[in-house]
Amino acid sequence: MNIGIVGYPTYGGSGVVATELSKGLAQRGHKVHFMSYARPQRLDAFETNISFHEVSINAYPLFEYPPYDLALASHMVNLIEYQKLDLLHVHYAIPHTTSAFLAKQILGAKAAHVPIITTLHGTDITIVGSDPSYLPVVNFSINQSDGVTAVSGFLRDETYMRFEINNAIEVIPNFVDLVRFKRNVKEHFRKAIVQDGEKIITHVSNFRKVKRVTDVAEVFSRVLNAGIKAKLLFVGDGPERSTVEALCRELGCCEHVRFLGKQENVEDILSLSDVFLMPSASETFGLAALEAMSCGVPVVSSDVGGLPELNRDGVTGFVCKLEDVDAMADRVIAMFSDDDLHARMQKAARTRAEEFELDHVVAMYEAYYEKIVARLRKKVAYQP
Ligand code: GMT
Repeated sequence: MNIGIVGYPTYGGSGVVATELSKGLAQRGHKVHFMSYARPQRLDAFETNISFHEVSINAYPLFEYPPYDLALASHMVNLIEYQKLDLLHVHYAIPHTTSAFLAKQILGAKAAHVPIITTLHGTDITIVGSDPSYLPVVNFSINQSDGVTAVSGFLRDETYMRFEINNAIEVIPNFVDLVRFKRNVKEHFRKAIVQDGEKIITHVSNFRKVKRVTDVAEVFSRVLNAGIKAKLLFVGDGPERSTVEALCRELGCCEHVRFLGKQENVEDILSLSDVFLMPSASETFGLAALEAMSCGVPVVSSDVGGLPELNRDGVTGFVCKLEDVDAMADRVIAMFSDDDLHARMQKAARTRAEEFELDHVVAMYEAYYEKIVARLRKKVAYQP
């Protein structure tokens, strides 16, 4: 198939899923056209069967807010027409689904057989999409999609609850490359960070408020105060970075905290880690936690959204009440005080991650595409 994929290029979940899915589909022989305003970090320049199409915006002085959604729609029009796309798969509803709807309207009968498939990821529903300034447009655009998927059962139910949806939403979970994300401890890296016997606690995110990075520092400081020798690694960057740095100074734990910034080979860091912390206020799936689990790292998370679907309490780590940093610290201390428990959880985390194997989930998308393409072609009586 000729597949158009649209996603964000940023250091966040939906962009990673769109990119890794593109690579998986390309490996299965599909031709993928990836559209975004910049090349995603995980998309190499030379990928067989993938072309990257940069959507550039004309920054005319009149535009305080250049209309990216319109530039994207124009790009979609060109690709549907000249690359003969069989389908358009957009990741994150805002504004991608709306641009896709507009592109199809522009092309009329020429694109009637090309389905729009929207994958809902998270904040496009739970935070941004539910904001009154976007809600009617998001609701309309989702209903105009020919196929809709959500990355967890939680997100599907939440979408039905917050919007008036007249479409079936299929749950296709996020996935992980088990070969890339496997435990492979590079001793020289570990030695550069910790001394013998010290533990490593890791957090990876885009440091938005919703990630509650300050809770990570609070948990870590309690673990240190319990007499456990450990280092905390913060991977990623974003708006809360300076707030959490200030908090670490206040808590007096700065010398044990390393801010590593955005990292390409995050699997090297996860491989060294003994526990992964995800205290988020909202998390529809928790892809970063899945990647950690795949590297055999138990997760201590909050109990929001799709996290309890992924992280099994008492098995692959612990699930604690949102904001309960004391409970989170107690669970980390419990794990670090019991080698058998920690080893069991490390193994269980990897076993759980194996249920989200990349190829298996890419095949689910492929089957879904075939179903939606066939259904639309029949509906519009398309003759190739
Ligand atoms: O919040 C992020 O880290 C990015 C965000 C997004 O929408 O791009 O991630 C969401 O999608 C990811 C991939 O499907 C999920 O794993 C994250 O749980 C979800 N984030 C939130 O719900 C806050």
